[in-house]
Amino acid sequence: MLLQEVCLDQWTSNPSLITWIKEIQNLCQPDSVYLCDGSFAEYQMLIERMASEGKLYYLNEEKRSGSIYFRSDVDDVARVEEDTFICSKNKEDAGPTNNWKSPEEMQEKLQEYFSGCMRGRVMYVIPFCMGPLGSKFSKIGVEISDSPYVVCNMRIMTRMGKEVLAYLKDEEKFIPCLHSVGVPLAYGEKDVPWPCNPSKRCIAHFPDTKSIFSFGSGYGGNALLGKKCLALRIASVMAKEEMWLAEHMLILGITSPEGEKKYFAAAFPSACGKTNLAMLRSTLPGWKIECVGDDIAWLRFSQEDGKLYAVNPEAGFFGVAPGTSMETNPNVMKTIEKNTIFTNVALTDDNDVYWEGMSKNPPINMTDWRGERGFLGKKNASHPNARFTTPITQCPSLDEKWNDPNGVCISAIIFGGRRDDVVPLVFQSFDWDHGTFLGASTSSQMTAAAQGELGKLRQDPFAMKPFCGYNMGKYFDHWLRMGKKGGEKNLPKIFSVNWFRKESDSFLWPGFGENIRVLKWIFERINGDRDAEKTPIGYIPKIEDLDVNGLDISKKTLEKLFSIDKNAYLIESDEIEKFFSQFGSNLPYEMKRQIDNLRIRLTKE
Ligand code: GTP
Ligand code: SPV
Ligand code: MN
Repeated sequence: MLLQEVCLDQWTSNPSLITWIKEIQNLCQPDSVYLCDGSFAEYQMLIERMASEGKLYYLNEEKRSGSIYFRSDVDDVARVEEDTFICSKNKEDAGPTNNWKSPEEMQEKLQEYFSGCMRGRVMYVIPFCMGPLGSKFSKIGVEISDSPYVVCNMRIMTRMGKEVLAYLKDEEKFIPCLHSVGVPLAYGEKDVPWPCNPSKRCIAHFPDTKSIFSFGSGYGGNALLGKKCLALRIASVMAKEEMWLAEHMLILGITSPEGEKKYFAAAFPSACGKTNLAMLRSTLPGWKIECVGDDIAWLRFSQEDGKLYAVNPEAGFFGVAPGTSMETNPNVMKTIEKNTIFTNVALTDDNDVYWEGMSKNPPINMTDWRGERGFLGKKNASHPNARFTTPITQCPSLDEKWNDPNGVCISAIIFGGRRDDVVPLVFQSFDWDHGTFLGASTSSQMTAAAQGELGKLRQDPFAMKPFCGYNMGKYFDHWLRMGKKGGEKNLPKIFSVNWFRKESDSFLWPGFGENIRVLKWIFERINGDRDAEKTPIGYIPKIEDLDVNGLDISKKTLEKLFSIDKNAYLIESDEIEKFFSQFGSNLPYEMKRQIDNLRIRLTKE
């Protein structure tokens, strides 16, 4: 059943790819090498094998056709930022917001870690393309991994398999991505259900050579290397070099009752609402939202009209399960009805999945994500970062242009975070540079998407703090340069939103489907149909302009949602200044000017 390396020559004649695969085989010493063709038969074969090894469960075929369930190791449940490194030649190029090790030191460690690490395992070679096949936006990567779980997830999340190699010309570069769970097996030794090696965990990026090495974790962004590692950390470096943007953004299409359509991109930190907004089901009659992508956007200026166009480099959703329900996000619930991989959710007695917030009547008996029998009312039956991996093509609100090689033209960029106070529901920046400042000064409360202190407020510029592959000060400058290149007339308008403002521990804004009301205001504002109130922080809607028809919300609550506490913003500006100061001479002068101007507006206006 296993293809051997002889086959390689029939699939590609790219000399550096052939050499690299052989080199990694020598280094990692797998039992065999398998080239992934990306077919459904292959996917099923891998699933069957994992099932026979006790690594997964088949879900109820009637309720979740073609779906499977994994439980990870309890120490391998989220991205691990402390084990993630940017190994640029100079420390300054990684900047103060990234962990850095010199390429030499990291390579020495990696050579030791990877040497012999695949003994007793199969080495899978996974060719993949981020972005539509053949598009000028797209980048080809090849992930080598010893995890069949990774292969199955990559097949859903990317354009994966043999056909990708047809697009890789002989002289062309690919991005090499090496992954191992980091647990070699002795001859005849039985494997554990979820192999991982947390004490040696290391996710290393080499921006100078554009390569990725990940050791010791099998989970999410640590292991599916096309996603955060390639499409954000390495791509952000390429984007700076090639004058485009690689961003942690959803992309949606919004159509008005008159049939006018626009596309918006929005950056929120991990577990702050991208998937939900991208698949929003509108509560306003006549308004429609369609989904292009839910996590990553690559944006470029068009040669034809000079405007900014975006593609979603992914082909699936790796979404947060807890909190997802028919009430909050029916489109996602439909998407994950079949052919979906669930990880770390709870398992019901009839082999269906369950998570917190899924329904008002949780099953009486279930098995939690750790594999323990649980009972009604048990806290965290699913892990807070439990996820589904599901094909984008199953999304009922998928946009017709989701796979368009030219991308979609972006009219608005939206920044947001999880802020229980200070930040209003929505406001607009004065211009691109001020919008860049809004992105740069975004802060958000920490979520379970990464290991860390839950709820702690941290600066997360552009929702990219964990994902920018170079000095963030230079990244701000890149945004300003993009603005100069585009010109105010061609550029999207920039907005800020916050769904999470609270009073007495409850959300002031209903969120989810009701967020259409905010998107509608943005749409109308771009069209020039709405005035706004100029405030020290930006343009705020006139309260009567936010469509709250059919919504049970008091004027007092709306006023609270839009209230601006100048003192709180002055404190905020001190925090931003402190955060910015660590970038030293890499901080663009314009960012300092923006803080000064904000303070002047707050104290004088
Ligand atoms: P990543 O995949 O980690 O990048 O997350 P994401 O930004 O796609 O976040 P997602 O849409 O999965 O939402 C994360 C959590 O926030 C879920 O538990 C949602 O239920 C919750 N959430 C999303 N939108 C809203 C909203 O408008 N209001 C409130 N209160 N909660 C929301
Ligand atoms: C995020 O944390 O922003 C995610 C999940 O989208 S992961 O792929 O694990 O990075
Ligand atoms: Mn994300």
